Amino acid sequence: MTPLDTPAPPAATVAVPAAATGSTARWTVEAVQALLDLPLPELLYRAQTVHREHFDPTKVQLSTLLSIKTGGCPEDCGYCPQSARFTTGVEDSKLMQLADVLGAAKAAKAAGASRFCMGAAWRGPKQRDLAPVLEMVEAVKALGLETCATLGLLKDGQAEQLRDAGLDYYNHNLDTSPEFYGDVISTRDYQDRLDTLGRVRGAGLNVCCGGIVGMGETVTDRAGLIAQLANLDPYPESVPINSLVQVEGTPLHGQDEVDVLDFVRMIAAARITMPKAFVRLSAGRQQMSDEAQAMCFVAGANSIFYGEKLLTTGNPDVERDRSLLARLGMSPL
Ligand code: SAM
Ligand code: DTB
Ligand code: SF4
Repeated sequence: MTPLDTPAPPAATVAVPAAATGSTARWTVEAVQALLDLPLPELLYRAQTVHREHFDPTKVQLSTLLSIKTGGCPEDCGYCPQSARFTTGVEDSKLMQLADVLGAAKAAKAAGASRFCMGAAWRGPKQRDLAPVLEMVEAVKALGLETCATLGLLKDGQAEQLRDAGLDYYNHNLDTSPEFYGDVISTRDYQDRLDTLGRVRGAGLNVCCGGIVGMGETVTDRAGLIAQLANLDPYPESVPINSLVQVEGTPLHGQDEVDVLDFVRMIAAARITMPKAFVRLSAGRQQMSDEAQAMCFVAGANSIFYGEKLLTTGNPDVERDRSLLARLGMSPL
């Protein structure tokens, strides 16, 4: 038998739902899991094919994060160093001053970021908290940066206020599958998150929504997360795929490390199921080799967090990222 006669592997028959290009497309957990189970070359080929239909595969969008309110959070998300329930060494601090936020945003722009994302360790913003954040959004937007905020659960009307201040994206993650979620977080449920995402979408904001790999979830849970994201109607414009950053003192510290090739598979599955989304290779890059990150780009990632810090933990420094992109012949969007 010549190589050309070799039959395609059985998994190559995994079908894309017939309606995947329309708003009624639904991905079953089984169909996503079948993608995750594909031989890696097959999965990467499919992901690249989809990626090239919608994006220049040499371009990467750069978002810089800033924690505008750090620590002391009342929630119990098992991965998070900012929960007041865990002893992690993260100090509880007040909301930052506008001038300091603006200084960080200017530095991010000068370093080449196109989006600035402000994060707060809140269950959600109280109305008196939101007012100063609206000023920050307005000022950052005026610098010519895209704006993003991640402030927790939103109440009715808050997404509209953020939109009117000039917010472009709201980040709120589903984190994992509905089935595994309760093992990680008890203080808010999956539906609370979906409700906030509905408010964000209803206000006409772009949705940034993804999850975390490496919390002890099964492959079916990973498929469940991707199916949930892909079945949001419409699916998010931005999909951060985080690899758990293990922080001492959090309940999830000490988990088995994720096989980086399984992480690459998640990126590819996100790309295939959400073809037009920016898929962000998010937390966990500092622990990844250049080669692993390169595979994530080959699998369809086209966005990263850029700058020395995520919220409380480290991220590759700007020099390392510049040289990585140069080595790969890639460049910022
Ligand atoms: N407090 C707000 C909330 O939970 O919606 C906003 C900030 S919260 C830190 C944003 C997201 O960061 C979480 O939903 C989670 O997906 C991610 N995250 C937090 N800690 C992480 C960690 N140790 N490793 C990877 N991702 C993490
Ligand atoms: C997202 O999906 N990842 C970012 C952002 N959205 C807010 C946060 C990652 C946090 C990693 C742990 C930390 O630095 O505290
Ligand atoms: Fe609080 Fe957000 Fe951390 Fe959960 S992820 S503990 S809500 S800061």
